[in-house]
Amino acid sequence: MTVQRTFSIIKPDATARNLTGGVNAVIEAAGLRIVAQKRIRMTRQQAETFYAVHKERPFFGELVDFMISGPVVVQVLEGENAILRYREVMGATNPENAAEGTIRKKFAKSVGENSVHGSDAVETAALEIAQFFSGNEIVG
Ligand code: FUP
Repeated sequence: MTVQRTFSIIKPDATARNLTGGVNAVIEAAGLRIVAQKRIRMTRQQAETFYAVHKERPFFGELVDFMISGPVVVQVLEGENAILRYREVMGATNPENAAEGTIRKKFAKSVGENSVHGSDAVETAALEIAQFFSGNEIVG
């Protein structure tokens, strides 16, 4: 059994529609535990750093503008194989391709406004968690 932690963001399209609880219900029903959570407004600098891997992509500017357009809820999720498990629970990046029951199928508006982020690997999870949380803010 591998207990992992992953980093999650409930994005501005979801907070704007009052869906924090709706997203959290899906997360918890999937067996993931929310061990840290805070509602913040990301700065442009934070969003650019967070998505630096995409900085050459044509959608980068729009992505950063979207992420700072309203409040987000940043979270740490813990559970067995949490990184892959949360990717399954989120569903495909484009909600048109997302499976029934996934967060993006239920809530996402488009490939850009797709309600949630989840880390894609062990290394990125650690980096992303460290960008937004200090150790004593995570209570497992
Ligand atoms: P994911 O890991 O599913 O969040 O997807 P990616 O890392 O590929 O993309 C990160 C974010 O970039 C997406 F959540 C939304 C944005 N994006 C677009 O706006 N257009 C695209 O074609 C692909 C991604």
